Amino acid sequence: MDYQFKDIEQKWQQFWADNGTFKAEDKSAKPKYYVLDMFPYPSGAGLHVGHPLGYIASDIFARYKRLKGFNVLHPMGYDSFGLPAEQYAIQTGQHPAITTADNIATYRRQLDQLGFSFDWSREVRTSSPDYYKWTQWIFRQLFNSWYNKDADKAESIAKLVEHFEQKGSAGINAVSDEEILSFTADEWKALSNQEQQSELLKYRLTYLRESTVNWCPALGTVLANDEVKEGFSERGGYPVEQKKMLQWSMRITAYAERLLQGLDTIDWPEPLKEMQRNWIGKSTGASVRFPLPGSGSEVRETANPATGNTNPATYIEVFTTRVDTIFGVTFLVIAPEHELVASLTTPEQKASIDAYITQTKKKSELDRMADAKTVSGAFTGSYVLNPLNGEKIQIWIADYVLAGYGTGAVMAVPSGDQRDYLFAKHFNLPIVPIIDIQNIETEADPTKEGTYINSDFMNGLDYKAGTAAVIAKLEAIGAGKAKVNFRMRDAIFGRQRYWGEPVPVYFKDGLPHLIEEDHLPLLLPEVDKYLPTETGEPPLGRAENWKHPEGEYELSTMPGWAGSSWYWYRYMDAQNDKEFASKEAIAYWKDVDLYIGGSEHATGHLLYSRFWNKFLKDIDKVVEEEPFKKLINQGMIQGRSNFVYRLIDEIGRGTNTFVSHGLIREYHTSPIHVDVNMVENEVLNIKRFKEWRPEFADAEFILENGKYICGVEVEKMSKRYYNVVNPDDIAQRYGADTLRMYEMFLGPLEQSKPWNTNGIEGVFKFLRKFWRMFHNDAWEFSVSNAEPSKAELKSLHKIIRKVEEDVERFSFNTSVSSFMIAVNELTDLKCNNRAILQELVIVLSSYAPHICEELWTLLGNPAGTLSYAPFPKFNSAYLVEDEFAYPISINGKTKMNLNVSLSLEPKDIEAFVLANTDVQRYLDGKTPKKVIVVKGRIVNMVV
Ligand code: ANZ
Repeated sequence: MDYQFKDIEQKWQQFWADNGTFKAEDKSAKPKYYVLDMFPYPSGAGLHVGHPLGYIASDIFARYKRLKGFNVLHPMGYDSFGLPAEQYAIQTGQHPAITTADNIATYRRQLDQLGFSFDWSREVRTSSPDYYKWTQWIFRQLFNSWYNKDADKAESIAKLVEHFEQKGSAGINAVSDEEILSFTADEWKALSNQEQQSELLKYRLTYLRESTVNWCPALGTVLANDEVKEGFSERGGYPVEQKKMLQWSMRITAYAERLLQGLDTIDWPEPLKEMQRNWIGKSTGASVRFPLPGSGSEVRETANPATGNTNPATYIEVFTTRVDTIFGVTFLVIAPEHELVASLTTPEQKASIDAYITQTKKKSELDRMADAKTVSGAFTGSYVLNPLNGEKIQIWIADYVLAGYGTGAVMAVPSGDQRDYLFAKHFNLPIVPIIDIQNIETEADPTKEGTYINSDFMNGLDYKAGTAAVIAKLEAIGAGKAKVNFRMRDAIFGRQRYWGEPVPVYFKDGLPHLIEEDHLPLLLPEVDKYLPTETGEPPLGRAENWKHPEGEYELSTMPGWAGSSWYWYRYMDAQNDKEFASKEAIAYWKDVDLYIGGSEHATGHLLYSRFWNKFLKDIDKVVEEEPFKKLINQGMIQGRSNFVYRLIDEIGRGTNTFVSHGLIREYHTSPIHVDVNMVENEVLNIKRFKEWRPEFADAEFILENGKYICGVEVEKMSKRYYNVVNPDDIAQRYGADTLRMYEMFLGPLEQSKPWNTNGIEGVFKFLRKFWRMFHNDAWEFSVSNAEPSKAELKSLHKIIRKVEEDVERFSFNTSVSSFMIAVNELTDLKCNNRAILQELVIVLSSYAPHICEELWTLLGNPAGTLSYAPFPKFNSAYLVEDEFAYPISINGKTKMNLNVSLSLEPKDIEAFVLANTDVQRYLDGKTPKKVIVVKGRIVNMVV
């Protein structure tokens, strides 16, 4: 029978499903291997050919690892909470759970049709209650934990309370809010429960905080920084403004250093690690306190009712990475939001300060950082003193200083920093040079050259010595100390939306309390509309009879990243209703060996997942510090758009005539996207074009060689450009095996590349040729049991080695062309040898599993699957060359190469060469005077 891919693929997909072929074993003597794909958000549009690229690669790898004797875990699921389903619900009233279930059904059908070897018994959906119960459970653990800096790990709040009860706050080195109380054990015990709880909230790893957020009124929610692009929401493009709100936050900053260090231990693409490093943004520098005059230059605590210190502020603290430049400080700049702005502003300056603050409110943090050129600011009217030389310097506000970074205040050094320099020039502030060769315009780098001047005890020292000296001095007088700062902020953990996990919290007397563990999951309640309430509360505020016996439920839901920050553990033990995964399952599967997904998750998902993983490790629930050992970002598949060219008439109106691409230079035309599905090899299917839209029904065409040729451009694959290629269509037409191999054939996995259906025929023909090798001319299955020839064995072992090498280094495209070469070679050799073909079937099976399963059965193997057959062992002996192409020279000049068996001795080689007709032609009838044969090297004749 000819290659009937439809029947074959259906048959095997059914077989795999019926037999649970890819069910991973939880107990196994085999080594484990965990291959994970970033699970999809099931959107309404379904999959296009770009989506499966990573899934195909990971599937090839998973299948290959099974053949290599591993117990492979290769699961799939859905990240099914999220905004699009909710937006759709708002527009149509359709419950997001229904839309989501429909979309999942489509995804599942599409995935099944591509022959993936997923263990579907472990499917997870983040929106299903038996899943989000555990997301809520993790939230509970975070709420019940704090970060002990001395132990460098999270510990239980109970342990902290115990310490407070015994020793008070002394000896606690925690990552906490800024303003914490200091108290003795007795003072702690004297606090009311209410007071104790509000103090503990300052330590918890998830806590409530008033923060400036990206508020998107149109979406009715807060967005993360990476969901905002140039002041607009990434999804939908709605305007975003800055707003203060009480929000759940995650103390990810506690893990900043570990998140940074961990990067050195994992095999991830370097650019991705670099993005995480930048996001974490570690700066090593110093904090310095500049005393306010009149408060005395000795340093006291700022006003703090908790410690009984009611003094007004006595200093401004700055964070600097260049403390060595302190003698060049000529003014201080604080953020317009700095808490001291109001008290520092003198009556004369009030109007200009107020005006400046109003202006700042209009800018987002990103704008403020990006805008380095325009200088703006306002003088407060107040001064501070330089702690080292007592000089009086002005305090300004300017929006280039960000409230949320460092201390929200900078010491400005116009002779050291470009921004400060421009500021000083603009406002006519002093500039004091501090490096002998330093000149801001020539950009001399004092960290590399020069010594200090105008700098008191630092004069004559270089950068290293100067920095050390100044830090020592500041520490000695209590005016500063070395400090490490991170750019990373705590992560906001709430959204004012419906379709997400309810936060398992209720409020009583203004304080949050956890829902008890045995009451989880806290189910998402039904609401009449998916919109905020009239009073501006989140949609959950609409739920009727939804009330905790003791108080009011939290109305915000968790952000999109909650469910995806731990899902790989759920796959290890997806049905467990006692734990998020059993200890045994986690001890066995440990971590993900290979993770494949898009680079757009570089700083969101991949940072949050690492954070939760480290936390779960701290509380002894998981065993590995890093969850994803190796990670690969697959490239994007771009669309190939096709265009027709509408003829424009003399007065600039579009006509209904279309000019073929080769002729457009001769006419005035304007391009229009056409659906790529009605174009084949750039030739437009005119009939389908006319049917496409009523206005084209009587379109006319100016053709070239009788055809309408379309223009082509590479763009993002998107409905809008009519360049979306649906894998369903391809699978219908050519089959999944062809599609899988073709997607790999397009180019290196990590690279972005345009989709081009034109080349797919070649891959289809290859598979048909492969099929043909097992059949005679009448298309009857027929293989021989003869001993394989040397040449056949050589072809086979070349491909065994190549595939092994390629797959191990994730170079999937190069194997495809090698398969083609191997099949061509073997076809030329008329190979239909069982011994060869059987092995070849296994080698190809991870790429084209259906056809290989079918042939495996036809070859007479016991009923079942080849998925666990042993991958053929490469034998280098078959690759040893038994012939050598001798260069044949006449009088020292090489004339040709001649293949001669390496087993021949010089005398026989000479005879063989002289008998060759081509050699005789070169000799032109002459008999050589002398023939020199160097075995395995050369044959030279002297005539
Ligand atoms: C004095 C100085 C002199 C500085 C000099 C730089 C060069 P990174 O590496 O980003 O940590 N800075 C501190 N807090 C700031 C804030 N909230 N908003 C804007 N800028 C802030 O850089 C730290 C440096 O950025 C600090 O060192 C401070 O300026 C500024 F020749 O202090 B520097």
